[in-house]
Amino acid sequence: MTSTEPGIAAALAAAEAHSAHNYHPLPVVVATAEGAWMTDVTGRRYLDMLAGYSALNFGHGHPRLLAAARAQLERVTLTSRAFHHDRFGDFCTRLAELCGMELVLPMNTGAEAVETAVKTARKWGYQVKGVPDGQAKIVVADGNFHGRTTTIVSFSTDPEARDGFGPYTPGFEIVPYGDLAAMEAAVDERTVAVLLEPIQGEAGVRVPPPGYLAGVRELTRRRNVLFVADEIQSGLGRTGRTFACEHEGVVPDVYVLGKALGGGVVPVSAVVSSREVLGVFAPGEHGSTFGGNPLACAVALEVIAMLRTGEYQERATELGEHLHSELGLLVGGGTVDAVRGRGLWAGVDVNPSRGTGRAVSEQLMARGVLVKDTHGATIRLAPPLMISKEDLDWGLERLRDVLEA
Ligand code: IF1
Repeated sequence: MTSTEPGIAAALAAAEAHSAHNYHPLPVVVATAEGAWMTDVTGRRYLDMLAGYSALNFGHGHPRLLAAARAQLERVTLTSRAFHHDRFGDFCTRLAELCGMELVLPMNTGAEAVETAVKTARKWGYQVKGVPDGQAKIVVADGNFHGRTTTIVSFSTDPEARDGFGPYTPGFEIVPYGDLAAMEAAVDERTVAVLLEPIQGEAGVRVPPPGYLAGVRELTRRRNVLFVADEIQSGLGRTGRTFACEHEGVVPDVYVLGKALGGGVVPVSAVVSSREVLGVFAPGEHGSTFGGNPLACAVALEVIAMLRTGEYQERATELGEHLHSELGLLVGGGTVDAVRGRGLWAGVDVNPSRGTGRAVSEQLMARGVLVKDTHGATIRLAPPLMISKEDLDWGLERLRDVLEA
């Protein structure tokens, strides 16, 4: 789909002229945004039902987050970890508290935090578990998405993400997601960790079978293996709980956090765990220029304070029930084949007769709703958790229009 409006055409051409084509964005050019709404360069408004893949859980330009950022901009933005700064201790303390853990290692992007978790697990394996040096194994699931680094794509099962980027990092074994017996069989003496998304995002908002996460918890505890939960997309309120693992009463050994931790304002990620696990690092063994910087800490502190009230988790639960009951009505009528998800998060498998996920996304865009397709036939819905019920219904109405057209 190409836009016919001259203002947009010029902006699109400018955006494409000198950028690598590693994305195929919808042909919308956003200029401003507030709450759940974005406005393009021509003044047209769109309901944001993707929310930066959950990085914008609190919506665009939340006043509390902007105020925290502005105040910090006036004070100090970067020190590097060569020096302490006065937001760092608070950030680590509050985040550890929110997670019920002891130590925090801040990074910037999700992929960096996953890399940090991989390094942590390996080091723990050698230092604490006693795995012979260089032999650590990490068990992961098929359909995973943990980021784009060379090591992370090494254990991706998605050809688009992986192919052409070898040689690949060894030390990972892939098992079917949701299959506890397969995981039991894969875990051996040199296994240091199991790395999982509690709900798989990129795979199409794949919720594991009931009991799976609890089973993984029991297995990893019994076999002295770390349970590393990548809650980068599922965490921080999206599913109706602070962490998606909570739905099964599970506390992993390691949380990997990102996206919403920076409130959609700055990139903030972190690995959060116990003293036994994150205590394996000594000075010089890991780090980042920007990780834990004052601006990041100030914004994340506000995010944590907002999560502590529980109001966003509650909204995600209530509006999520509404979202899923409305989407459920579409299933089986020949337009939608299946809906998965939890809280304000849904993967909608569009019946091929209605067109591809991309085609549906483009038609939704024409009606003022922005979503993202995945794997051909699926569209992903993840509106900001502050969305009003009226706006959510407005978006769902447009979705029905498109599917039933
Ligand atoms: C892209 C998907 C979402 C993630 C989990 C780590 C990361 C991600 C569970 C890495 C990132 C992204 C990145 C974005 C598309 C996107 C995505 F479609 F691929 F699956 F959100 F749905 N763990 N997810 O979901 O975090 O390094 O990007 O900060 O195009 O790569 P990052």
